[in-house]
Amino acid sequence: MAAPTSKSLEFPKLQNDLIIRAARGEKTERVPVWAMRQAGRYLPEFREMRAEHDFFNVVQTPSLACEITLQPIRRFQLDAAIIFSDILVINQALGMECVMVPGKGPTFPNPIVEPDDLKKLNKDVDVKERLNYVFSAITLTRQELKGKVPLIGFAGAPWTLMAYSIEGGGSNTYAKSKKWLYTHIDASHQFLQMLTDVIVPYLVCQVEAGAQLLQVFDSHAGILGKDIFCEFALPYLKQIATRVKESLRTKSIEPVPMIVFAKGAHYALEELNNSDYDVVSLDWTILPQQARSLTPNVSLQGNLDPCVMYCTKEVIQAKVEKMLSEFGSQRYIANLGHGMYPDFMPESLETFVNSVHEISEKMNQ
Ligand code: 1CP
Repeated sequence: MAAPTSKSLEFPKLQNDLIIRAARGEKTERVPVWAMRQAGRYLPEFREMRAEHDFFNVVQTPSLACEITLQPIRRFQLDAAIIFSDILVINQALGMECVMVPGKGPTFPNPIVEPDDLKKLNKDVDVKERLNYVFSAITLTRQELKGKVPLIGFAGAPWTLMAYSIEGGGSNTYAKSKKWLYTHIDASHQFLQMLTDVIVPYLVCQVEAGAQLLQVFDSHAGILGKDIFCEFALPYLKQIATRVKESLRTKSIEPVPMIVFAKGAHYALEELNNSDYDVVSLDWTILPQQARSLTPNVSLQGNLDPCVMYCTKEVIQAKVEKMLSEFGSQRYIANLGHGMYPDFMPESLETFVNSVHEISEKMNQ
């Protein structure tokens, strides 16, 4: 049976559209806030679930993925939910085995070593079929959210997914995958295009299943530097935004706002400002005023140093106040500059979220 599209699906009425308005550059009465990795190991209820289930088993079981997505929404006054999944499901769909090794993280037992290895990947992935568990999780979660807040869908960016495929997991230098960019130029473009051609229908299907915003994570952009980012990462990021929006319009579905998070790519803010994304998400190394002056076309998201979550309530509030005064209260989505760490206290996120709401409401009065 064909998966239903959002045109045919009926969902509960949305009660809080702050993040959608902020992403589109419309006026908001307070600043919307969410946190990357808001569903994760810092929550005891997440750890309880993980003690019983393998990571990718949770990702592939819509009822479990839905439950984990809702955990932080029940606890905090967040303005968005993000579907619980992982960026590496794309690599798996291309035929690469990826397992979660305790203490090490996601690992590819058979990484891509040389250009010839690309021949082993599935060229004609039926995205709707192969990643159907993600779309089912999105549809279920959108129902279960009961319109409380919008649901964000996401994907990894081509460069970041290529880097994991070649390194076999995380890395400090990304030397193996960067070596490809310098010495296997054509094969690198071929690989990046293959990934892009799966990511585009993957994101379109997420919207059809009920995702109300999309975020693309280029978590390893910072290791590149401007020249190779502009040659190997940016063109594919742009292609994704342009093609996803075009494809949705062709299907008579209104395009949803798209967020790009190219972590560490402070050198490419002007390029990201003209990349067809609605929102540029910033890590904490970028000065808010500088980012604003370089990105007049987009809304901004970010960028509190995640380690501020280790501070007292008073310090978190003060840091939020400074961040809000620097970004201003419009065209802005508050977030951390990267994800929640496993040893953060849940109460710190509560302080972060409530401070954003209280301070930005006062700013707008
Ligand atoms: O054991 C565990 O429970 C694994 C921890 C974990 C979690 C909670 C992983 C493994 N993935 C996730 C969920 C996840 N991953 C989400 C869920 C939604 C939410 O934000 O609440 C999202 C959006 C991701 C995306 C993701 N996966 C990124 C991009 C964001 C980022 O942090 O830069 C990346 C780089 C990954 C790869 C990955 N998956 C997991 C880990 C530990 C890693 C990083 C590995 C490494 O680089 O060493």
